[in-house]
Amino acid sequence: MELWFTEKQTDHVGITCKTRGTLMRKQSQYQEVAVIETEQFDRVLLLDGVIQTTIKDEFIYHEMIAHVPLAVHPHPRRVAVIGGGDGGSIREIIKHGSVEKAVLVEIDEQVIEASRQYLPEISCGLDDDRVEVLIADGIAHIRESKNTYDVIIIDSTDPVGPAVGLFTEEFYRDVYEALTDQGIMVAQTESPYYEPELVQRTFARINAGFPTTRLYIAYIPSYPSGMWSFTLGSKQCDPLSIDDGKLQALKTRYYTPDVHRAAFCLPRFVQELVTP
Ligand code: SPD
Repeated sequence: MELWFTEKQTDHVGITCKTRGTLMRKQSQYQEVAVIETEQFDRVLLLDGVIQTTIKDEFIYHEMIAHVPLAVHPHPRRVAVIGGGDGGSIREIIKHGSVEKAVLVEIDEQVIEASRQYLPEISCGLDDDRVEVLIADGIAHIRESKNTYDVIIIDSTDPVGPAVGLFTEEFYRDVYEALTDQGIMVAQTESPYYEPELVQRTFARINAGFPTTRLYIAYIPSYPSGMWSFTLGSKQCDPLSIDDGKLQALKTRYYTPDVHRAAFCLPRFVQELVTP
């Protein structure tokens, strides 16, 4: 008998993966947390039936959400990840020697537990000495942190349920206040192809508070449409200005200094979403 998992990505389109079975499935206080094993992507973390990360293609998302802002900041020492309980962003952040402290603020402890148990390749950085894991509401944490972080990464789920507040202008204002003088934020901002209005709206909300706001993209096979957007807000630094030399030592599979620059070159229909 063949078993297939389908994530309904829109009302009319889904992604279907042949599965080997379900490794865990648990209702937490916030959502259903599950890990399944698939033929194409190996183990896959699902939250409320939506693919969050997969063993095979997670490197693309996590390298692009972490290394782009860390490459732009001249000397990132303190970094926060809001969400991202699988630990993939943290694993990439601690590759940067300048980072003294990386704080993960995840609201749902079950996501961290499932990732520690079933996705050790992704969660392995969580035990690093420089990492602090807080089980807490990221919105409140950011509201209470002033002038604290050099880089803030918003590694959220889609804007439904607990993540809705992570896509608001008020939250981005608090992120601005939580950043130090040369601070930079990045948020995952969904599929420009399937969610153009959301991408446009989110960009405008970040742009309302940050002097420099830029959208960049990466290609993630397990995410809706493959093309995925990230929005970067910067207080002072130019997102296109990076020190290639400093980045040569990074061990990555997707991110390179050239990919960094290319990621900001947008197809016309995407550029039009963020051009006033
Ligand atoms: N459609 C799913 C988008 C999920 C984005 N966040 C994933 C978290 C991985 N660390």
